[in-house]
Amino acid sequence: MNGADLLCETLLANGIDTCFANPGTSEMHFVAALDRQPRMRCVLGLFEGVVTGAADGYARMAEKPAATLLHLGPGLANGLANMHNARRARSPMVNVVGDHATCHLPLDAPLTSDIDSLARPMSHWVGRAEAADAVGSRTAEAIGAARAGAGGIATLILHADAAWTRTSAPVPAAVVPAAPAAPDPARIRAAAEALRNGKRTTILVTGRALRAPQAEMLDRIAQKTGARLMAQQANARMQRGAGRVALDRVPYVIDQALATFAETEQLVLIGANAPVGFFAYPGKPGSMLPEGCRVIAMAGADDDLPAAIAALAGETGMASAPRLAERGAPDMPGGALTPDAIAVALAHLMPENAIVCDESVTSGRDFFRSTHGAAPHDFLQLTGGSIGEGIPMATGAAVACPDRKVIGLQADGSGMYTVQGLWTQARERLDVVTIVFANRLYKILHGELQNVGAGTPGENARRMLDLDDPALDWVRIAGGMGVEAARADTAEAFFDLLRSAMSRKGPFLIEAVV
Ligand SMILES: Cc1ncc(C[n+]2csc(CCOP(=O)(O)OP(=O)(O)O)c2C)c(N)n1
Ligand SMILES: [Mg+2]
Repeated sequence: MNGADLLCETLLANGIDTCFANPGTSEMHFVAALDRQPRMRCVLGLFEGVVTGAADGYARMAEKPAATLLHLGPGLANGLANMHNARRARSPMVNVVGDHATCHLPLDAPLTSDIDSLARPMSHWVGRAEAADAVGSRTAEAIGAARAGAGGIATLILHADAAWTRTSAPVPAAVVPAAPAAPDPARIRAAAEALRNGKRTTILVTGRALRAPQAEMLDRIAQKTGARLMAQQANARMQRGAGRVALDRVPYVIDQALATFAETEQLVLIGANAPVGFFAYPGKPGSMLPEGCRVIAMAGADDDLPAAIAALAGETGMASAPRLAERGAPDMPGGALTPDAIAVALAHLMPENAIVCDESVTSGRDFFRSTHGAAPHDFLQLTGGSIGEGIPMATGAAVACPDRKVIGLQADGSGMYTVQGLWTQARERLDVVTIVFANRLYKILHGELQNVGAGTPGENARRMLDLDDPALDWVRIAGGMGVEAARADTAEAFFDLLRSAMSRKGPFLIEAVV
């Protein structure tokens, strides 16, 4: 066995059997070691943003980390934006970044860089395996860090000589992840007292609180206490649809977010942070809470949220049954294709247990309104605001859940960042339907130009915000990467296309001209 074999054995001993990869010369011994492991599924991404975004989507659905394989500092740097999104989602992830052999590093060969410094801002843990004998224990440390609390990003830098040198070091025992922090009884009592004092109270949640059993319990608490229950603006994973609690999210648009909390006297946080604006806008507050609003941080992201919610229920009592959304969909509109028509079509046609990956930016703002009664599904959002996550996230979710339909709600500008992910969907025969909202512009930025008080777009601004000259041909882009695709520009045509896409398996893309 060499160090790279020891790395693979340690990953497998911990149930990590999927590796999203984009390798280079310094990782060739890791590639060869993976090659000796038929239990390991290796998935190639044609850009590192696809690799890290797919690992994020995978982790959210598999509830365990994937490994990634990244090539030195530049490969890691290409993957950082989606590592940022994964870090915000608290997705567990074990990145393996190759580095030169230790003897080669002082020579300052062209690909040499400060990998640690690149990794640190997007990682919860950074470590180096400098010798083959240390690879097992370092890998176990990385896995422990990835599985600590709600989940973390671990980046293990693997020197080429640590990978190729023979070792007789044993495979470490499987890592026992640190248990999530038990709920703090004093904080639970404080939340329960606040919920009983008659003031207007919002319970703001994310993370595990958005799984169906926890959301049901929270809804019963909300009924009993008269509080309002909401999800934070962006959530890693939310179980919603018919038979589940119909939760709303804090809106992105600042005036809407401010209005959401205008009447709130108390805020109870469960896994979530107090709401702030995505950006600063001149003359507007950064906090979305009115002055004097009391904030009760009942449980943090790393706490055992199901236990905390159960403890809260013990203090407050609960209504006898949760209010669950009934199956149903609004009537399908006709005529020109709009984002709302797309949401309604999905409410009609989405199969049971679908996974919806949302990077629809402006086009998805009202998606919830029409889909509370859709078939039950998981809803995965862009958690860190770094666009270019949607196609990779859908790819990773489909690798994690091969028996479930994955539906990507994809804004066109964002889709172009990591469009290569479509090729991975074709190569892996993944059951993903990508709906591209082809508005042919960075629509959100047209709004933000005005919102920050920078005026209306002239020629230069339009050249930075519009995508219409030339218009992207998504049908040919997808086709060129092996993904079948079609275009719709009316509600009727979209409905028919979506129906046929839902009835077949394998990757498909619909260019929805909105
Ligand atoms: C990595 C990264 N680069 C740039 C931005 C700034 N940005 C935010 S939204 C956006 C364009 C969104 O356009 P599109 O995806 O087409 O969505 P639309 O606004 O049209 O709905 C850009 C460039 C960002 N958020 N992340
Ligand atoms: Mg757009």
